[in-house]
Amino acid sequence: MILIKLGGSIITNKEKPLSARRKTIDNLSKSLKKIDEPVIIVHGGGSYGHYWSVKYDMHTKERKYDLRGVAIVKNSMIELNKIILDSFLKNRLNPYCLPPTDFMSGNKPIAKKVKEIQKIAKSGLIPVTFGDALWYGQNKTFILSGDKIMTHLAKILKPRLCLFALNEDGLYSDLKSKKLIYELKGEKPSISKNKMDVTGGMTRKVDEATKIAKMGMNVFFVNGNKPERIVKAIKNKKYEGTLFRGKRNV
Ligand code: IP8
Repeated sequence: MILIKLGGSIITNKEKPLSARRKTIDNLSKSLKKIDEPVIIVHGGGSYGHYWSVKYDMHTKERKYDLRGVAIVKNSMIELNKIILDSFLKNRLNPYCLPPTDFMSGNKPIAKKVKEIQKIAKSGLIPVTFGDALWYGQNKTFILSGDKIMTHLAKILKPRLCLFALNEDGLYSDLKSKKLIYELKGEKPSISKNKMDVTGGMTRKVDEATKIAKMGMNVFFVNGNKPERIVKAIKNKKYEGTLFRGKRNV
């Protein structure tokens, strides 16, 4: 089984509020059609969820945020999710929409529910979940990042591979020359911070990828604008991107 995160910067135009990159999403759907292994999809918030989270000053910390913000962030994620689901359907995939409230209780995953997601994926349906604003308890809410969901799912389901589709070729050792890091064997690269992203952007991704690799699984960062790279990585052909080699494979 494969876990795939479609980053917010690949499925939306982060420069423009509430704009989905529909052509890119369609291309990603077409590539997913070529994968003959159970997959689970997680997607990010991009210029939908993050746009509103910034406006309402909402973060990953559990707090009493503006309720209007909670409602609007959730609504925007449903809107983006619907665009993804429609693209999957149009491209003859069978998505199964799973908001994170279906398998999260507060900030903890419900193991029994997560295991059910695997069964759904093995049936041929494609579970699709996403980062969201979530109820924590005691009138507090928080933003759950799709990257964090990847770690929760990986920990319980132990997929063969976790893949993050980005708007970049992978991680660069030098931002100016865009020199790609092909492989990391446990070491954690340093990343510059991005203020636009309430869940931590690339820093969060690297943190979660490192955690997943430490649990033993391989994690790939690939360019989602070149979806054939996703298919190649999954089919164990030549990979182009950054591989966080899982501890069990080092
Ligand atoms: O883009 C966060 O998900 P991410 C979603 O995966 C929201 O960090 C609601 C901002």
